[in-house]
This record gives sequence, structure tokens and C-alpha cells, in this order.
Amino acid sequence: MRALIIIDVQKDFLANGFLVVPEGEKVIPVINNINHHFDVVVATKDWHPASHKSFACNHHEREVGEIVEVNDLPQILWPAHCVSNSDGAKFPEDLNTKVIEKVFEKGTKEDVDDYSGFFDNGKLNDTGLHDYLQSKGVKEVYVAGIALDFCVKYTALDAKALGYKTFMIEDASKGINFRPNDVQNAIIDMKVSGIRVIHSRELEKVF
Ligand code: VGL
Ligand code: ZN
Repeated sequence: MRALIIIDVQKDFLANGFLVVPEGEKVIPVINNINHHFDVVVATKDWHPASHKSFACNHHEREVGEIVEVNDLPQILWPAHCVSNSDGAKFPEDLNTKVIEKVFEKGTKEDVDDYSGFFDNGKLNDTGLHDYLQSKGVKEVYVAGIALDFCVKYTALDAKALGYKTFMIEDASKGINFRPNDVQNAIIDMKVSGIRVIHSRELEKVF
């Protein structure tokens, strides 16, 4: 069985959101066009409490973009984003959400961030995504969404490490480039780990 995991396609990462990912909205039509290729379609949502330690505003005299330590893990400080139940945490209206059978929330604990759809950054808790995919007999995982150089990348790396045949759909994903070349480097890291980086048009040929 083949699964599409749609990562964090949420209003706060799109134009006028709190953590805008350049061209983020471009992933929406691509994802809408490919979802029929998959047996299982699931999504993740970044879903932070307002007190989350990844937000610069929750640290004394710290600014967005600084890197601090939170519970022994390096933490990039972001603008407040994807606060649980807020408008910015919603899916955009033009994303076809009817095909999404389950949503996995991530980053829900105040003191640890979660870039992967599977585990938090300390690998202490899991989101239930792996168990769900196992229960559906999924062997192949296709990852797409936002941000290519953060949550898409870490989800794909964990999927590969968990034993799934793993693909990342490049034109269905957009990155932040927090540091110059982060997107380019993320693609290299994924390829080196054995993840196949593909274009959505290749799905037409295969299935
Ligand atoms: C993300 C930064 C902070 C992501 C989430 O979805 O890639 N990036 N929170
Ligand atoms: Zn976040």
C-alpha cells in the first residue's frame, strides 16, 4: 500500500500567515492533482500551544531567528505560528481535504518542537503516524508539503529509517531557506539517505 503524507499545509505558512514560506501556496494545486494516486492520504498539522518554546515571544529578550537551547536541544526561534485551534492552524480553503483520512498533530508539547510527522525532536513521543500506516499495510510513503527543509525533510528521513520505501515530491513541497541553501542541502541529505526525490509528473508514469 502506498501513502501520501501531506505535511503542514496550513494558513500560517502561506501568504499573510505568521511564518510565510515563499511560494507555499504553489503546493496546493499540485497536491490536489496527485492525491488520487494513493491508497492512503494522511496529513500532519503543526499544532502548538500559545506557550510553545519554539516561539521567540516565549523567551526573554530573544528574537526570531536566534538559536537557543530548550531541554538540551538546539531550537530555532520562530514567530508564533499554528497555535492550536487558531485560524492560522487551519488548512487553506482550496486544499482538497476530503481525501485526508486522518490528521496527526505535532508540536503539541510546550517544551519540545517537532519537525517530523512521526516523532518530536527529542524522539521521546510519537504522533501515532507510524502505527496508523502499519495498520493500513503501507510500505511506500510519499512526503509533500511545507516546509521542504524542515518538516518535510525530517518526516522523510524518519520514514526511511522506519523502513518505508520513501519518496519526496519536490514540486509539491516548498522550503523556508532559514540559512542560505537549506532547501538544496535538504534535498542532498534526503538523497544520501536513500530517499527518492521525484517530480509529481513521474507519478503518472508509474501508476
Ligand atoms: C515548520 C518551522 C516551525 C514546518 C514548523 O512545518 O516545516 N517549520 N514549525
Ligand atoms: Zn512549528
